[in-house]
Order: sequence, then structure tokens, then C-alpha cells
Amino acid sequence: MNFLDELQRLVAQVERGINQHLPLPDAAPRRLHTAMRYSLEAGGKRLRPVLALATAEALGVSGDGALPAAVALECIHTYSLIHDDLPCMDNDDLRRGRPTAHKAFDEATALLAGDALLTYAFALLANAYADQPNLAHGLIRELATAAGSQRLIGGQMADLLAEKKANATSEELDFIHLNKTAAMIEASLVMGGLVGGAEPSQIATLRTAGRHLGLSFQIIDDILDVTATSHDLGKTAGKDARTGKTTYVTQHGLESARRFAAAHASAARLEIARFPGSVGFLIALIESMAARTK
Ligand code: GRG
Repeated sequence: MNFLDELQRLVAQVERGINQHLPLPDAAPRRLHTAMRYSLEAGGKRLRPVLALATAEALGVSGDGALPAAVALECIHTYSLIHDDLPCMDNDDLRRGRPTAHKAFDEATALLAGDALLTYAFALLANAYADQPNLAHGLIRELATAAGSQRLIGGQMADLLAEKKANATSEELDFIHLNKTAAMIEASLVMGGLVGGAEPSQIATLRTAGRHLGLSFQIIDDILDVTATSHDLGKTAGKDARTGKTTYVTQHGLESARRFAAAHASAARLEIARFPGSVGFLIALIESMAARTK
């Protein structure tokens, strides 16, 4: 297996899935559907949908069986980025190397495009898996829980509250990371597992792996905010320091943060190695995420 070829193949599958499953840009109202595609088609690493596709493949799913689940994950992730960039939240101008949705359109359109992507994700799952009601139910429950008030949205709320204080505690920081970042990464592995018919014990393994991978991913995100450029990241670099935000780097220093990230990536790798099927690509993906520089 050549890792980069495999990655390219799965990313291309995700791009095709997005194009195939999203409402066309000329559906009425055009402005809304154009804005949904503007943010979704801007690229990004496609980590979450690739994790879902690769997990399903490791369990023997071939073709496009997991593609609607993968696209639904990317819809939710992209909605969260659009809303996070709004002036009432992180107030950012740059995302995925382009002006943020509210800069390219306007605030109300960006808000509605995010709302529409959030809602569409569940319609997509309900429709695409209608002939497998148990699977549809499992996927919808998993994604709704990961995106809900006690995970993604709760993590974002805690993050906004933490920004208003001088110093967040490490418990508060863990809560933010586990929910704002790890929840969706965990759901990506689990949803791939559900499409692949994973046993409950295998789902538990995927959940643990996702939690470690999510934590490693967020710590590296904190590190890159300090060490990478806006051009490399496609979003504004150096923002955490400018806003005085508590991060793994401010709390533990750059070197310890690197060690924490490596330890969580290694724990994720060990969990995935216990998983049946051919997990070579997933392990290589975890290693490449741990080594990423943008
Ligand atoms: C508004 C409900 C709501 C949530 C917002 C996504 C998010 C939560 C905030 C963005 C800021 C941030 C650092 C989030 C942590 C997760 C993260 C690192 C998101 C960026 O994901 P990438 O790097 O982005 O996978 P691409 O563009 O590559 O998909």
C-alpha cells in the first residue's frame, strides 16, 4: 500500500461524494446553496470523512457504502467552522485558504449556510440508509450525540467561556478538547465502524482510538498556531497568543505539548492495531496526522 496514493483516492472519493450528495448551487435560494458549497468545496484535509471511509474499508466495505456517512460528517464539521468564524465567535477572515463565509457572503447568509449544512447531514443519513433502518438509526444517533450540546456545541460553549477568564484550568481545557475536537473524530471512526457492521467491543475500541486521536490532533493544532504560518494553515496563525488563549502550549510549553501529542497518537495507534481487518492505512494516517506541519 502506498499511503499517499490511498489518501488521495479517499480524498477524491469524498470530493465526489460532496458534489453528488449536496443540493445543486442553483437550487432555490441560490445564494444559500452557493454559500453551502463555497465552504464545503473549499477543501480542507477531509480528515473526518477519510477516517470514516478507511474504517469501513478495514471492515470489508467496498465502493460507496460509507460515503453518505462520510459526507454527513464533513457537513457537520464545515458548519462548525462557518459558525466558529462568525464575528460573535472567533471572528476570523480566513478559512481553508479563502475568505470566511461571512466575508465572502454576509453574516446572515453564513449563519444560514451553517444551519443548512447541520440539518442536511441528518436528512442525508436518513435518506441514504433508509433501506437499513437500524444502521440509519445508529448513524444518526452517533452524529447527533457527537455534534450536540454535551459534545461539539458544549465544547465550543466551554471554549468561549474559558476565553473570558485569565487562566483556564487543565480540567477545563481537557473538557474543551474532548468535546470540541475529539467528539467528531471519535464519531468518524465509530460511524465507519457502524457501516462496516462492527461488534460493540470493536465500536468501543474505535471510540477510545478516536478520543486519543482527537486529543493529539487538537494539541498539534495548538502547536501549529505557534509554529506555522497562516499561508500553511489556510487560517489565521498566531491567534491563540494574540487573544491570550489558554492552550496546551501555554499550559505545558511547546516541548511537553509535543510529547503529549505523540503519546496520544501512539495510544490511538495501539488501539487501532487491535482492530480486525487491514488497518495499515489507518495506522499510517494516524502517524501522518501526528507529524503534520499544517
Ligand atoms: C460553532 C458548534 C461550533 C463549534 C465550533 C470547529 C470548531 C468548533 C472550532 C474551530 C476552531 C478549532 C481549533 C476547533 C478544533 C477542531 C479543529 C482543529 C478544527 C479544524 O479542523 P481541521 O484542521 O480543518 O481538520 P479542515 O479545514 O482541514 O477540515
